[in-house]
Amino acid sequence: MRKITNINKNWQFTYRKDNTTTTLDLPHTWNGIDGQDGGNDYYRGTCTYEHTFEKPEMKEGDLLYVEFKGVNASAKVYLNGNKVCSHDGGYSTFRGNLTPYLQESNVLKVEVDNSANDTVYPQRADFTFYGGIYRDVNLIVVGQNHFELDYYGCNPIKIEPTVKNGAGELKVTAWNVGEGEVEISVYDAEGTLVTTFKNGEHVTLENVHLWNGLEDPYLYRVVATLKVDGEAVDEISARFGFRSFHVDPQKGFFLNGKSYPLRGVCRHQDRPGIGNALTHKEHEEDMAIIKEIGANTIRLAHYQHDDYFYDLCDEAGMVIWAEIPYISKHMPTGNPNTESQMKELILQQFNHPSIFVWGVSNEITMMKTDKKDLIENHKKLNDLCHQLDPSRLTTLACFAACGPGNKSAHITDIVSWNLYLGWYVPGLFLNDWWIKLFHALYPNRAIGYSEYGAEGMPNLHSAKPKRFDNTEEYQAIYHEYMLEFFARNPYLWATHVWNMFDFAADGRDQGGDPGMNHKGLVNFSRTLKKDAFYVYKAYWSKEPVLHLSGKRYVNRTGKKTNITVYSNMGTPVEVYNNGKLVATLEGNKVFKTKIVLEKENNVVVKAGGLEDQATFYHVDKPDPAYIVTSGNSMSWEK
Ligand code: ADA
Repeated sequence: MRKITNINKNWQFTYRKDNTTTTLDLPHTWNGIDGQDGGNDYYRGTCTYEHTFEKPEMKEGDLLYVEFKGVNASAKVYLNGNKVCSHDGGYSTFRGNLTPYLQESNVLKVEVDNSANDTVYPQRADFTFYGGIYRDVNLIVVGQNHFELDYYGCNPIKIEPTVKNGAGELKVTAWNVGEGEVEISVYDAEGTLVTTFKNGEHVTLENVHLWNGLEDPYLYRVVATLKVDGEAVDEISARFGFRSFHVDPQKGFFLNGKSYPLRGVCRHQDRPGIGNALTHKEHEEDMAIIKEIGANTIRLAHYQHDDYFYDLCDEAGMVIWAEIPYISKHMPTGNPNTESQMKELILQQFNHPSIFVWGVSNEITMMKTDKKDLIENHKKLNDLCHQLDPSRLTTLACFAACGPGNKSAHITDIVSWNLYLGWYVPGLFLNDWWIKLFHALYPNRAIGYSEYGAEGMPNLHSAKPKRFDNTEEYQAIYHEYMLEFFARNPYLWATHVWNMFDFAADGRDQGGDPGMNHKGLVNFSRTLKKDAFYVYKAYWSKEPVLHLSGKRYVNRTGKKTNITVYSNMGTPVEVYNNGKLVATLEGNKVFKTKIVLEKENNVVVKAGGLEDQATFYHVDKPDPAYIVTSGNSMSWEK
């Protein structure tokens, strides 16, 4: 049986910028601070990590592998001075065979490089490319007969479930090296054995329990056992789900035969100070917040996320768009890297029932390039996805300025647009025009919104919010419009807010808080939910919601002030000021009124038995702290 040992602890890290060496534990990035403070000047170079370990207990013929779950962006691995392997691409798992160079006492050295180049994606994008070994590292001991460890970093088991009229068809293929017979066992969610069969065989299971989105994300587990002369010598396992889906260009997304409009958010993977070096705790916290808002889909932008997060998506019943970081600028010299990152993404994440679509690129037409080569590469990637995985659809996120007829938008199975109409482009109403035009021109092409959003800084406020003021109020108004717009256009196959969380983009200086993109509905540290969060929660969540907006907009001017309430508690919504009923509101989800400002205003709102409250003060002049005084630029060439 294989033995997996985590070796995150006790690494010697040499920071090449100043040649200092420190002892630390993984996960780690060297850009946790300078990648989040603006200026687009974070250290991009090669740094080294060294780890010393004693030879583990091994029998004659056993092999020792090292497994890296994420090293950004390129890695060269050495054992005792001998080159073991190299890897390009910062978001996927890779392994190296240490056996030939193994001694009693060993030094594992990894050179990690996140410097600029024109072969490894991403190179141009609105987020920080944190350098480091930022996910787990494991040592794996296997016998000479074992399940494959050298194939694109994947768990070498391919589970192909289909479902028709309540019955499940299942094919499982596991790859092994050396001798032996593979036995497949299927267990239900309670751990009860459902069936066993031989590797590569098809079986039919009557009355399978479906994986049915948020409502019932039921998971089965497959265990593959490698037996030599009847003795089990290696074992691997993976979870899977039975589900069917299709996309109708006129009616949207269907899960297990029923209409299931996909409405959700995009997610980046970083946090203050630690960058992308997350632990399970941060992943779980993110998932809890996404569940709270009531989203049923996540676009895991702009790269392969941690295996653990896909597991959480399976368990939560999220419908996932998974993609590679082929973004912003097509580099003809980077084509092989797009191919290898796509292969790794699909082979490594194949069994997750939560994944429904593979995204081939994002805003790839943004910068000047060889257009013919770009189109050719998209066709190749699209074919590659279909060849590796005929069970899922392909898509891409088109750049706003890429017109409806652009060739790149007509290669994948379904399409999506990043449209910031009402933010980068004035005129929220343009959303309606744009989508009508596309739908009229291409009625048989399923279209979605892969990104849309507005900056929202919880320290900036205005009584007359407008585009580009970065206020919490404009962000909320923008999203109120978008939710109504989506309700008017139910055929959109998926919509994804940009972004669920604020994230670091060192090339930004927006609203006097450099290094950050504030389009999140929740702040970077996940400690504050902006008002826009609650408009979504009121629309999407089944939990009771009554939210009085503008709590941070404490000092207000004028005779009257705006009151906005988000609620799914039905009507009426009552508004009290200093104990007096001042308004009774009717409507749907978003309730607005103006109330007369007194010197101090203790405002309470009530609906369906819930209450929320805030205190506002009347002041003579707008509070200068609420207005952007510096910085409204991006220096990463957008
Ligand atoms: C693009 C890009 C995102 C994001 C966004 C923005 O659409 O795909 O990475 O940063 O712009 O906020 O401007």
